[in-house]
Amino acid sequence: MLETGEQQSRAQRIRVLENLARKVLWLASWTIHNANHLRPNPSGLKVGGHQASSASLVTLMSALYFQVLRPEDRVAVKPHASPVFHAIQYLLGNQSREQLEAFRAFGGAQSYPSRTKDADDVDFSTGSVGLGVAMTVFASLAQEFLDAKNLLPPGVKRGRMVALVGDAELDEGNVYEALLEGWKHDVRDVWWVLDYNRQSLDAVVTDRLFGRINELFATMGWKVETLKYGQALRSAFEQPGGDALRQWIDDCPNSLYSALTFKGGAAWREHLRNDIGDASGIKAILDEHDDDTLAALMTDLGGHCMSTVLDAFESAQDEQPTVFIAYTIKGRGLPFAGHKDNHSGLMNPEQMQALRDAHRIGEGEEWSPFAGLEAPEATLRHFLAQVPFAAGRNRRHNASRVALTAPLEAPRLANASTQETFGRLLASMARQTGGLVDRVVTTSPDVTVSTNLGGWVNRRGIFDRRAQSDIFSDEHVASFQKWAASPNGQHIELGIAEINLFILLASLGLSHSLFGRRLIPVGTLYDPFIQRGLDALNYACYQDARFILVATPSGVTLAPEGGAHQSIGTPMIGMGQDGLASFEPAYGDELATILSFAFDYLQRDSNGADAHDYLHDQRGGSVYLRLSTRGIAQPNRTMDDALAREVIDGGYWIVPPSADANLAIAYQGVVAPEAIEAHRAVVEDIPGAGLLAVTSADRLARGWHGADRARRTGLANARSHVEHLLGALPRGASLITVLDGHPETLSWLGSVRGHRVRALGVEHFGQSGSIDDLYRDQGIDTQTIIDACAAACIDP
Ligand SMILES: Cc1ncc(C[n+]2csc(CCOP(=O)(O)OP(=O)(O)O)c2C)c(N)n1
Ligand SMILES: [Mg+2]
Repeated sequence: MLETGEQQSRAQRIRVLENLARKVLWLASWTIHNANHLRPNPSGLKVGGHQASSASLVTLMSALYFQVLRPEDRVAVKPHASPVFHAIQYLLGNQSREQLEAFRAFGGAQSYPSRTKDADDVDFSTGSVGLGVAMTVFASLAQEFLDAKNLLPPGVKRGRMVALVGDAELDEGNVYEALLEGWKHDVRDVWWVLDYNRQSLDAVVTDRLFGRINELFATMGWKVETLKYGQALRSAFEQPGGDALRQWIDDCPNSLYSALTFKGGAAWREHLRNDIGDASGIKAILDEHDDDTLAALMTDLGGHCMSTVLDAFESAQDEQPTVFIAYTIKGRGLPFAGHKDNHSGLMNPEQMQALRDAHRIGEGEEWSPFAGLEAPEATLRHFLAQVPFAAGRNRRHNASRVALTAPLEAPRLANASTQETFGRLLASMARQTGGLVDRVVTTSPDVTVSTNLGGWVNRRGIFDRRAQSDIFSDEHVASFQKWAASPNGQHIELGIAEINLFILLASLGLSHSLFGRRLIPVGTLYDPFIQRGLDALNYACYQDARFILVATPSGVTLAPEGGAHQSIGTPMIGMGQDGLASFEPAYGDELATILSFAFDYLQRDSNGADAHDYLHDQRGGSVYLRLSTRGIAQPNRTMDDALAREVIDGGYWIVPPSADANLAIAYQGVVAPEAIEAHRAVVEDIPGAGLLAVTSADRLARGWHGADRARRTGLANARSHVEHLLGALPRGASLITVLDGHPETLSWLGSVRGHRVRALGVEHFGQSGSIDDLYRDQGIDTQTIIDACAAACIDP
């Protein structure tokens, strides 16, 4: 049969892609080999890397990057396929040999794709399995949000959000949380390419899984494309005996299939002969193949067949979310293909030599992009130069900053909680027009009303691609909440899944870089449930997404709600989390000051090397506000610039200690009234005692460590804010610290200048009760503070 010109050029394209895929397999394997066997390794610690997991995705990723993807598409790569990603970028001229040679070394290509650490344009970091997968759903939602408001800048096209998913990632619950939320929001243009090698880290997955996967996705409104067999097997199925062969493979347990893949042609032959040797046509098929070609035929799965893969991708052109279930073999093309223990297996030097021979790579040609390939170098170069994905050199965008059109003013209330003030600040912002306010996106996992976002939402509306009226309002049912939804809405309502909240914040918080438009994401949740989504919060910060997290209620101060809702360790999470500046203000004016700072801070990205910027404030970051529902008396004062600076830097003296003081009380957050009352009581007997308000233990500590680093690098006079503050307290004085949270949040203050500390705080799960009951029970009440002061004076 004569081939048409189109068929010829397609066949030619497939040949080129197969050549490139072969090179990707070599480079990924060699990169890992080099890191483990050839680089000096003084510590002797295994370097690692995943040759088998990488091999599994070589064809699929080569097809995507060299042919299917467009510059506007965004990809989350299966973490342990990082070497494949780097190899592809290397062939596209977007990754250096030095970086590959330094794979997993300091400053080199990263073990798992990292958008902040890698040089070759990673879209979404991955590493913690399941999170990158979900990221594509929420990035799609972020794109919808911008597109619905015509906020995608000129020249920035809508893209497809693509995840390359390890099949064991489907064991992570967060994947299903994302699927359900994605379905609710009717997301579009998401592709998940499932690397269905039926192996995880420890084991071969259960045979019964397959049927479930199809149904799961179909239920969520996804299109399911299964790539089970490659072209060679499909042709064999057409021959006499083909039906029996197909039935045999379909019935073959995953474990046996894997074991035979590892053992090779002779083993396949033996099993096929024993099981279906009598079926007509089988003998001929077996006779036509020697052991090597039989092994190649039997492992010709869809995910390794370039033409099958291209067909699947190229025929899925609509916007419906699509999962490609691509059957693959873990370690395909490598000596441990199919072996159940191959996850962290590394080829030994002899195996690598055999691979080198098979790939026809001479000594010194290991990093050559074209050595050993059948296709002429000129053809390959020409092809690579035309790759659509690589046409977009500036895939990483910038966005101009936005600012409030009027300053934030704290409401003047005699008594207020920080949560109430937060709600009022946002509600008053909602009345502004233009500037930053129009870019705020609020979101909450079903606690919008109870975290006091109601006023904001009433004015700014819920986001939905399709306008929906508020039925209760239409039906004249009285309610404070107006929940009409439209493309203009600025609040994204989520179901109760804190992991989704953080991944949505990660997506919205990268909008400037992914989509070229600045958004100001503000997420609210209950403070204790930060822990529910903690890995995703870390994930958002690791990607340097920018957002504000507002957590109420917090601590035992939510009193009647009981122990299940009390947070103890969250202040220390705030301190320990890189990329997140945490604050726990006590008063409304402090909160207004911090929020104004946060709006600016989260847009900063300067690498400016101001040696005195101990807090790395020029670099910016995200912000966590730990707020409370307890109303407390508000100070009557003016927030001048000097006080505002101290509030932002982490603390200020409400009552400075005298030059001969032997005591100070330091508090953080909502226990301010107890600290103030205790101070008032002790100052009669301990004149000159100081009272220190800590607005951010996190920033005080960070500044302290930063100044210490600066001193080590020669800035002898570097002094952090906390050193200035505590410099006012005589060295022999004692410090009583108190907060509604773990006492170690503040106990370190004693190390700054050697003050003896008695640290009060919450160490045990509480129970229901009044604030008085619980503060007394936990030892953060006024009397306990007074007692601690007295004890400190008797036994300093
Ligand atoms: C949250 C999390 N838990 C555990 C790991 C360790 N881990 C890395 S890969 C892996 C198994 C992955 O299997 P699969 O997704 O099927 O990928 P394959 O290696 O088969 O390609 C595990 C458990 C991890 N990276 N993240
Ligand atoms: Mg797997």
